[in-house]
Amino acid sequence: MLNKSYYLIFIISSIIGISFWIGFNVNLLPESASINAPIYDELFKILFIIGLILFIGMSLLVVYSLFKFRRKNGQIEDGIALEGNLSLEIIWTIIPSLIVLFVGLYSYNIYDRMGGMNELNHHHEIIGDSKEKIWAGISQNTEDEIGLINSKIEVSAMQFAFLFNYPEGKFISGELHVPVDQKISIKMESKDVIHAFWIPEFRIKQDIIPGQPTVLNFTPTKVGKYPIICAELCGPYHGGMRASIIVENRSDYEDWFNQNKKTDL
Ligand SMILES: [Cu+2]
Repeated sequence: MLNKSYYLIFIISSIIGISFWIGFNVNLLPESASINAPIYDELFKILFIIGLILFIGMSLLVVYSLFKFRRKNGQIEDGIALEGNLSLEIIWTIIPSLIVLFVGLYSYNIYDRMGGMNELNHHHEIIGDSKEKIWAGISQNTEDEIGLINSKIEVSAMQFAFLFNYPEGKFISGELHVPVDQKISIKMESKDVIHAFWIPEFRIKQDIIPGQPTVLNFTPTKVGKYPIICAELCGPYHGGMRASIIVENRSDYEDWFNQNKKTDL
């Protein structure tokens, strides 16, 4: 009996150990390119490890049962019927409850750290008319709010494209260009149906709703070109509703901006 529980403890701790090892060494996510990304990845890692423990544990249990409880030669009955096992029932209620509670509280903490619980209607979060109500979004706090030049961008979404308006330069672009390491504030509005603005490499996603502007603040940390994907089924060509975000060094961004800028005649 004692021998058996030693085996069990050894197997359970191996499963947990292997799951942690895989969780920390196997990366299934795309490149992380914003200051939100490492925060989000922390949560993903924890959920991945919990999933691995359950998956490996269940699979081993199924394989073990296949052999252990295999029908023996000449056996025609199912064996003795099992009726209730209070301690087992308590364990399988308490463990999942604790896991769900932990995941819930931890997700809330991650959402808060990403700026999800911040007040959205601060004057500096709003582009243009400060009386306008912003309905939803992520309002991230960063120290780098000085030098917020040309980084307030308006996104219009429509079936089936994104357009990026740079009010300070009075021009509209089909590509989103932003400077690296600077907080970007985008205000988004839809011309028709509900769309969603998703950049997997930044780990951010926000709905774009007709008649209700939403805001999204983020800080890119890596120079590069990343996809912007509509993540809300918005019609027959929803799958083709994509654009690109180009994160550039400050000087490259300024060159691009100045080339496109319209000067008043
Ligand atoms: Cu769409």
